[in-house]
Amino acid sequence: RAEPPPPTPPQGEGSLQRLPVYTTRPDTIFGASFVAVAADHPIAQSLAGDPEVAAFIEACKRGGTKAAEVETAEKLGYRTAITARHPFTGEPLPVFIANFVLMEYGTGAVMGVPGHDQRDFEFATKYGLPIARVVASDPARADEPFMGEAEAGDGVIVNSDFLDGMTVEEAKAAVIARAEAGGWGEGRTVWRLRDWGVSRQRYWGTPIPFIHCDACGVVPVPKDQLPVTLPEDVSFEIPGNPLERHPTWKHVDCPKCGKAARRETDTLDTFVDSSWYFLRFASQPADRPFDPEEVAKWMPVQHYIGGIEHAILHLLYARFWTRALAQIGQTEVKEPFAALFTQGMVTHETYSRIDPARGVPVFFGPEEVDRTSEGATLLADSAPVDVGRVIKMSKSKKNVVDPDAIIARHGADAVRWFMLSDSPPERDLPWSDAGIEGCARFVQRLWRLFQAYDASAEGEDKALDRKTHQTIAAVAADIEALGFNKAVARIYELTGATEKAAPSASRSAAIRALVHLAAPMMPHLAEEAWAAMGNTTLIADAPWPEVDPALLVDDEVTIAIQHMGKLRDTVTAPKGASKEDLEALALASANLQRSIDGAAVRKVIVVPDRLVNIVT
Ligand code: ANZ
Ligand code: ZN
Repeated sequence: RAEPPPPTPPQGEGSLQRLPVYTTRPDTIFGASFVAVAADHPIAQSLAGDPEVAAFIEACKRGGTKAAEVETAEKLGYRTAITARHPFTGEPLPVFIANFVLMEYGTGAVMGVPGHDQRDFEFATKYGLPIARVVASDPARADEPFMGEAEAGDGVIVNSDFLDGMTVEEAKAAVIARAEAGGWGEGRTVWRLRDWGVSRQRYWGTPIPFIHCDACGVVPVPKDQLPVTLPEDVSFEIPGNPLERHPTWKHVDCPKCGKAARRETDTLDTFVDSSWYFLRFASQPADRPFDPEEVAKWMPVQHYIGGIEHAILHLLYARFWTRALAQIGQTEVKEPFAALFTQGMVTHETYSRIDPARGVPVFFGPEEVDRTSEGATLLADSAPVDVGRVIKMSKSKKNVVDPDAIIARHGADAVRWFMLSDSPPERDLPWSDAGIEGCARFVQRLWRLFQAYDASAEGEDKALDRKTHQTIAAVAADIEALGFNKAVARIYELTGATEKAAPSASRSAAIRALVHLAAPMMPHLAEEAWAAMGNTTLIADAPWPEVDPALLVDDEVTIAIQHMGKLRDTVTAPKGASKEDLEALALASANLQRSIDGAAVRKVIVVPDRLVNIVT
């Protein structure tokens, strides 16, 4: 973005002046073939002495200057006698006055890049201006023709001198750097905030506490009459806003002059409420929306979890609202959410048939079809149905599985375990009956293992102890990082190791640990096992098992044995073994001795805990 245009018009032929343009695509600068300014740009105004120019400016204004009007209007331009010098090539570019350039946006002047901007493409086609390609899908396609429209997509920069071969983002940075170094432009973040219309014509919403008086105008409802409550005797039979039609609710006296006046019948957009509910969750005084001190203590929300649809509208509004509250001194909190986590969707393939009468697809639910590896048939008539892509479950596509039926069959623990185990929570979860069945079997397997718990078992199994403590620590870290599928995988591993181990105090400890580890994800099973172990309180209230840091480190390491730098064998050795011990271990290796083949050992290089290299 460059500075707004200078107020002084050009001083006639031959004079030099800067003409700053605003662009979001500086990477395409070598594709610029013209410059266009708004009808009310100083340059256009300076030429308005010419009746032809004046007439064109008038025509532009008649067409409307609002963004929406300009968007749809036919692109019109007037070619002035002025040319602009390209900052890199020095080439003269014709300067047009154009109806699609808005004075209020950017600098009121644009560089026209027909190859990569659709408006510019239409304009260049109409006025016979060059259309150059400066972005291509790959460098070999640098000279590919355009297919009747601009290409706004990503790619690699071509036909652009020092930018050739760069990505779009690299080229943007490179052009900005040159412009800044040369003092003729700068990179800047431009916000494009628009007004937010907060009123809605509907009953369900927070009333807007204003009264319209013919004499006094818009009058706020006095504080002692707040909150304004909605009438409950409303009818939804007729379309439209029931508040507007309610016989009495809107008729009130003006709080200022006492004459008959009307309540505002619009209510607030629900996004208004979701913009500050988290402050109210943190603090609920009876007389105010929230208490700033309490809010300061609880906020910000450490981890906000929601679907991706939250990320644009709701979060933007909520952040805006919080900042506005901070600015008027209502809270110290400026950012409401410290982190956002957007979870994936549960997905399933779709089953449909085209309705021959209406020509539109009719969808069937998974329980209505018989799905085999070849395809799917409808249970009702045994005729085939089309199997569609795996997409987000939705009522309209009927690709939904009924959780109640599955829970009734396999139990809530198995269902929850499946949902957590399959993929990281930020990814979509393709629903699978086979997956659920596998999880139901695992619930049974754990239950059997829990039955083997023996509080009086004796004896130590160091390797199992280590595995148990490492798993406790790792599962805790995984849960903190929302890596539930990783935690699940570790629980599977510890289960396997515990099943294989012989009875011992260590094995009993591993089983007890597994009950703890399973508890957050399979609470029913865990509580049952916990009670069977003789506990009288809930495992949900029990502290997370402590880990012994000494058991977290492996006390055995794998040592690589090399001959002349080539790997010949690996052995395990106690961690921290001395150089002498490692050397002796290495020389005892049959594989190494075969490689040495009787040659004299000239040097032994030992890297503790890592490798031994024998030089002959
Ligand atoms: C060159 C270019 C090449 C552009 C290209 C786009 C694509 P947004 O993203 O909406 O902010 N522009 C700049 N000022 C304008 C104005 N006052 N009236 C009309 N259009 C204007 O749009 C920014 C782009 O809109 C800018 O980037 C500019 O065209 C145009 F392949 O510059 B561009
Ligand atoms: Zn009044």
